[in-house]
Amino acid sequence: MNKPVIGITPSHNTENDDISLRPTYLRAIAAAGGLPVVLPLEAGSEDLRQLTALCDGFLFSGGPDPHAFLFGEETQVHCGNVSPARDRMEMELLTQVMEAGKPILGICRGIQLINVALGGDIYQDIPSQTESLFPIAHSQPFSYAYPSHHVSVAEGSLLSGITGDASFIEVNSMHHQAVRTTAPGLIPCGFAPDGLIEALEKPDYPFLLGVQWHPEYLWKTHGEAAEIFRQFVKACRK
Ligand SMILES: [Mn+2]
Repeated sequence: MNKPVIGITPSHNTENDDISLRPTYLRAIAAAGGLPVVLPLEAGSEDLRQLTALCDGFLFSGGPDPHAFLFGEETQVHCGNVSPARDRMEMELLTQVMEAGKPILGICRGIQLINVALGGDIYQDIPSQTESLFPIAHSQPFSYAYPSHHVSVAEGSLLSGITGDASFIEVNSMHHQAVRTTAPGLIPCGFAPDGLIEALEKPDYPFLLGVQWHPEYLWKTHGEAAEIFRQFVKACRK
C-alpha cells in the first residue's frame, strides 16, 4: 500500500535565499507511516494547485515571524525576522489545501500562519505585549528535546483524541509570538498555564490542527507527540 505523501513547507534563509528543513520533521512523518516531501518555495498558483493534488496532507513547519501586514499591523520593535516569499507561498498553499479539504498540521509558525490566514492575529512578541503573574519561558533556555512547560488540553477536542487520558501534557517551547485573537472557525484546544493559546483546531474540517510547540523534537520520548504525527498521517490515508 502506498504511504500518504506529506508535503512540508521549507525554511527560507533570507540572507542567501536557500531553503532547508530540519530533518527531524521528515523523520517524525516517516516514523508515523507517511512519505515526507519538502515543497518548493518558488511555486506559482498553478504549481501549488498541482502540488495540492499530488500530496495527501500538508505540514506547515516552524520558521520566522509572519509579517505584521498580514494581520493589519505595523511591525513592532520586538518583531523578529520575516520572509515575504514564504508568507506568500504558505498563504496561497493553505487556501488551496483548504479548498481541497486535505489534512493540515501546523507547527509553531504553522499555527500562527494558519490563524492569521483565516482572519485571526498574533502577539508580535509575547514578553513585550503580555503581562502574566505566572511567567513562563516560551523561549526555553535549554535543549528542545526536553519539555519546558505544560499544556492543558480541551475536553472533547481533536487534540484530546490524540493525547487520550492525558489532559495536561508536557511540551517544549521556542516561540516569542503566539495566537492572540483566534480566527473565525478555529477553536483553541490547548493552553499554557499562563493562559496563552498553544493549540488550535477546526471542528468542521477533516483534520486541521495547529500546535505552538515542537512535537518533532519530542516524538521519540513522548507518546502524545508521536501520536500527533500518527493521527495526522492516518487522516491523510482517507
Ligand atoms: Mn509555549
